[in-house]
Parts: sequence; C-alpha cells; structure tokens
Amino acid sequence: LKKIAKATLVGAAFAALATSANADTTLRGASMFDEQHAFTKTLMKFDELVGQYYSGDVTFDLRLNGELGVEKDYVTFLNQGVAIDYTILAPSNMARFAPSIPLMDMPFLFRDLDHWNAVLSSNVLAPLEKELSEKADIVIVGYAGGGTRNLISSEKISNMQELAGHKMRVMGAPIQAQVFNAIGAAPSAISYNEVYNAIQTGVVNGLENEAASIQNLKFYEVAPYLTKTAHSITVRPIVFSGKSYRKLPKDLQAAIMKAGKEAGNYGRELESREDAIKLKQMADAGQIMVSDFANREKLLEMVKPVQDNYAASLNATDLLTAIRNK
Ligand code: MAV
Repeated sequence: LKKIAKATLVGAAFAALATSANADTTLRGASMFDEQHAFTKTLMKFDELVGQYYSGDVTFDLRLNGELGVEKDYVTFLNQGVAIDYTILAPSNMARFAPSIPLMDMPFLFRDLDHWNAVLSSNVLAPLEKELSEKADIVIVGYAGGGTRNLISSEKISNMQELAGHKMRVMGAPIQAQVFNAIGAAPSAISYNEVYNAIQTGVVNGLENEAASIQNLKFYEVAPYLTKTAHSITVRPIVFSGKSYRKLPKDLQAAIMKAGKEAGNYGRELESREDAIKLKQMADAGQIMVSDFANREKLLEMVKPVQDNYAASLNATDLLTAIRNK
C-alpha cells in the first residue's frame, strides 16, 4: 500500500465542511506482479507523477501480486467501475468489451522497436481508444509495454514441423487464436492464472509471453524452452475506469492524463531496455534454453492474410494500413 501526496494536513472541522472535490481521494490500482516487474514500476511511477501534478490530496492503494485477480478480471472491474480504478491491460484481454482493440497488440503487427515506437508516439491508434471508451467505458491514459513475446514450452520447438499441432495457451481475443492457428499451432484461450497449472498437468505444452513476465511468474519452471519467434512487441495501455474518472475533479483528471503519458514513456523505455537483459539472466541461470525459429519470415507470410481479414471484418483496413505504414 502506497500513500503519497499528502501535502497538507486538513483539520477535522475543515474536512467535515469540504466538498467532495476537496476531500481526499483514494485511487486503487492493481498489478499481477511484484515490485520487480516493469508494470508495477510503471504504475508506481504513475502514482508518483499524479501526486506531483495534482495540488489536492490523493492517496494510492496499489495492490500487487494478483491480489485482485488477473487482467481478465480487471477489465470487468474497470468497465463496471468497481474494485479498481486503474491498471495496465493487454488489449487482447479487453476484446469482450471492444472487439477492435486487440488490433493494437495482434502478433506480427510491428516490424521492430522503431516501428513500434513510431506508432506509439503518433496518434494513429486514436480510433481504437475512442471505441474502447465508448464500448467499454475504459480510458487509455498512456502506453506502457515494450517486451518482445516469444514461445515458451515444455518441449523444444524450433521449426514448422515442431510447431505443428503444438498445444499452447493464448490470450482471450479471437484474433490471437486465429494467428496461432494459421501458423499451425493448436491454441486455446486459458486464463493467465491457470496457465502454469495447465502446463504442469499437460493440458497445454506452453504459452507465448515476454521476458519480464516469464521471469516474474517463473513460467520457465514448467516451460524451459524459449523459441525466439519475436512475434509481438507489447502494447500495454495504462487504463482508467471511465466511471471512476468522471467523478474526479477536473484538475485531477488533467494530472492523470499527463502522468499517464509520462509513466507510459517511462515504462516503455524500462521494459524494452530490460527485455534482453532478463532473457540473458534466465539463460545464464539455466532457467531457459533459448533457440531460434528456423522460418520466422514464413510465419509472417502465413499471418498477414489473417490480420487483413480481421481488420476488414472491423472496417479497419485503413487503420491497419496506417499502422503498417508508420
Ligand atoms: C503478460 O504477463 C503481460 O503481457 C500481460 O499484459 C498479459 O495479460 C499476459 O502476459 C497474458 O499473456 O495474458
């Protein structure tokens, strides 16, 4: 529990008279990870910056280690305006509420970090933000992420043959399953907090994830083979519940927007920089065995029509082209 920005001591008598806009506001956040993970550090930076930019009193209650569940739960909470006010979410975990939002984190969307950076520092994703706000009542206040997702499995996978029929967990958005189907794997959507067990019991033989989370949640214990498919560079919005946001004083809303953008930049720099370091730490510790994938270019080719169809089904072909052309 983190308390900051208690700048002034408000006397009891005054406090009783204070309007709700002046009264202390507590904002609750959630992270699936401990203090070491880039998402937690980003949310803590967000708290700190809001405290700095807002002249009133605001208290942050950031719950870690999945105490309040996983992203699939958080998205429901934010939509309903209960339990939490803010967090970081994978767009593919918001598909139920806004079907086009996973377009921003579908596999093989970004060529490299430069492309990813160019997209995130432009406003090309604005139409998706609008849809999320209208359909899910969730406000994007910044963009974190920057991890590169690879396959991680209990058996070695280094070519198309070994990938064929590979039972793997994917995030809940249909486009995720479609992409991994298209490259020959056998994906199933499983809740993130059940994945470790599902691998241990052989329900699936692996997942796809980025270094920070593989390390934090120790997925390597059950899936020590990491295959460098580098199929996604993560886009992870810092999100606020619209229902909570609208209740806040205008100057606190402004502080949140400013802090969100800056905390996002901080998080992206941090996670993208640490990605290779974390892979190396796990490899050096003998926790993962890293191999390249023989035909990465081929995967890209197989996936492109799936991306095109998905965008077309959302009337978002122009948007996809704009992202690709950044
Ligand atoms: C990683 O922990 C993060 O990218 C997180 O945002 C995702 O929800 C999670 O993977 C996942 O695969 O569900």
